[in-house]
Amino acid sequence: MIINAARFVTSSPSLEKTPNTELHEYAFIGRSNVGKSSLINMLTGKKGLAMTSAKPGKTMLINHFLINDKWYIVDLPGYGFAQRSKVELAKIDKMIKDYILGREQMTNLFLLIDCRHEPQKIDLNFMQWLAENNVPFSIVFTKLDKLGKTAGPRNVAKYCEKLLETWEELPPVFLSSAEDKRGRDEILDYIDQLNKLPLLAEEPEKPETNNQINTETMDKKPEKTPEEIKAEKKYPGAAIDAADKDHVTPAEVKERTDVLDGPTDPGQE
Ligand SMILES: Nc1nc2c(ncn2[C@@H]2O[C@H](COP(=O)(O)OP(=O)(O)OP(=O)(O)O)[C@@H](O)[C@H]2O)c(=O)[nH]1
Ligand SMILES: [Mg+2]
Repeated sequence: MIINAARFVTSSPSLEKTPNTELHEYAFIGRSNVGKSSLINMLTGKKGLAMTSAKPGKTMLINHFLINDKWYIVDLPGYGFAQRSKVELAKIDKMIKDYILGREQMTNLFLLIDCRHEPQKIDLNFMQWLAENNVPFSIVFTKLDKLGKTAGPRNVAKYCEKLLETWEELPPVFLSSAEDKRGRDEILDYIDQLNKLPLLAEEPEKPETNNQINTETMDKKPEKTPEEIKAEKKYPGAAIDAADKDHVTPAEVKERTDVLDGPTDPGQE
């Protein structure tokens, strides 16, 4: 997908204050400093669009960006920043969770994980919460440029293996770097495919009020039930034909890592 236009629309302190829109929306979440705002800038090709900082805790509000006048990116505050007060942490936790559960336009949540880290309780608990609440999400590993060609994908594969010890299957997984733009095409193509799905579950059609038989509809296949449409929205990845997918499955990450297997890059942090 080509990004022709990306502009900041508004910052909201709570779900209730978010803009009234009828477009697909993709939100980015993860620990403070994981690289959410940087990834958004990389995807849109606009360096200063979302505010970034070397210090954690930069993003404090729900930020909407309109892309190509057709869909939204949402930059969320990070969770789990230890240096915030308990009151502040609880406020941000509520802001994030209210948004995720209440924002019907949110088609997919991208959960970011720093590729250098071992699985951490705070992220695992968050993923568990997403699954329990049927939130459609994908995992984006960030900062791949900080590890070597071999070490990055190997770390990701290890992470995925760990998740599969308790998870039956994983959501789509992307490998990215805001520095070298890795993952950009894959993530944008995934969004492009999700944009084609219906946005919200449609209201069931009202039954005919007279007794006339409507011959127009007699030969037609039955429409999808609202439940089916809703299921597609909850798990949009499932609605995409496997042959069309361009994200990486954990097995593929492992395969790639096995092929690349060699000495670890000495430049890694
Ligand atoms: N090398 C490298 N650095 C990155 C990458 N992504 C982000 N960073 C750096 O990581 C730091 C944090 O990036 P942000 O994008 O502000 O992180 P955030 O997740 O939005 O942080 P909060 O808003 O505080 O929750 C910045 O110093 C970025 O330059 C990446 O892919 N590679
Ligand atoms: Mg940020």
